[in-house]
Amino acid sequence: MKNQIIKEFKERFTSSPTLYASAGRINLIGEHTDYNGGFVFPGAIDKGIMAAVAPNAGERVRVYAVNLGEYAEFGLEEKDAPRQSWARYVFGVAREIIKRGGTVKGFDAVFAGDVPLGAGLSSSAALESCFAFALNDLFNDNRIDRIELARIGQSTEHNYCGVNCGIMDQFASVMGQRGKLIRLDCRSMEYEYFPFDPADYELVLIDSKVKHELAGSPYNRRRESCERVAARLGVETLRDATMDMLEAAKSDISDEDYKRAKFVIEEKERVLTVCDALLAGDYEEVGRQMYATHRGLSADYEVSCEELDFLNEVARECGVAGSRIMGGGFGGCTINLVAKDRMSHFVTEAVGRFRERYGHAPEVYPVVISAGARRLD
Ligand code: GAF
Repeated sequence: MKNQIIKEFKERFTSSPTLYASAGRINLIGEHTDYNGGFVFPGAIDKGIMAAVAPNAGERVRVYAVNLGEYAEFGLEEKDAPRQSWARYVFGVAREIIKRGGTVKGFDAVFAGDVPLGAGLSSSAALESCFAFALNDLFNDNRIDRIELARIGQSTEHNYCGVNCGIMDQFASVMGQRGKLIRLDCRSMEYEYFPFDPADYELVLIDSKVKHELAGSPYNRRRESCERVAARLGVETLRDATMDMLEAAKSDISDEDYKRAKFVIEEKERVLTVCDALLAGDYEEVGRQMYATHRGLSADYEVSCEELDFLNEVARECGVAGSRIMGGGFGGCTINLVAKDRMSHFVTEAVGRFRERYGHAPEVYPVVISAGARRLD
């Protein structure tokens, strides 16, 4: 990827660029808890975005997206927002830096990536954090700290891409470290790295290929449900709600909002249970919590689909320790915690049975927990 990006850059521009990289993410547990002030447990992965970037001494941005074969050119004022959705991520990051008092001048860039699109692995966060990191390095002497870089990516989603997401994806993409998952408290933004290298288990993703798309999706409506219930319970976010509080208010809440809030309240406890289980080396317990998350995401939060429920069932039948939908839902992958000696049987069964039922094979991605945003020297 590196050589191709440099070659494409040289064909289009005359300056010498600096190379930056960032990562997609997985999440072990803690789904839809981030925008509710709860806990999440993500890590960066070895699939990401790489970009060659150089200031061009002007006021315009010229970007080429290798995988799409598309070029975009735009200015840096609010009125200059480009049409292409991928270019809006780059524009949004630049605008959010400027809004915070930072500097961004014209630049040229070529980027490529290997995060599968629409698989729920946060290709958009990878793109945002790659450019946030690059523009901080090239124009701001790295004065913006990493957590603010994650917030810049999140605000880009809110203000330029129509997704009212939480902070998890951008945080993992910016803060990820090799071999470590991160437990993040999305209310206080306190975080802790957890080495993840179990001797007897591995994580694998099975991609249903059902395209997950959050922009304009019911994702924002899930968030609105949670905010309605929090307001009704008199708490800032559902992080401060309990099942007792929810039960007491049940008659004033729609059935749908009740189910959404119930999932979130239960999910925040599951993250803490998983942390204890990880510390005790109890991976079977980690796995049980993952299945419970899947049930909640499917029945109460209603962000699953038939294909993902099918993959979850195959995992259970194959004796996989834990399996669940990962990320925002509405398609994408399941994440599976599998005893090493069951891995090949599970993957063969999942691929074969899925193909038989849906007429195409799912993709299989082993998970390698890797570094987040960085400059490549
Ligand atoms: C998407 C969002 F971008 C995250 O903020 C998070 O809410 C996730 O869905 C669900 O946990 O990836």
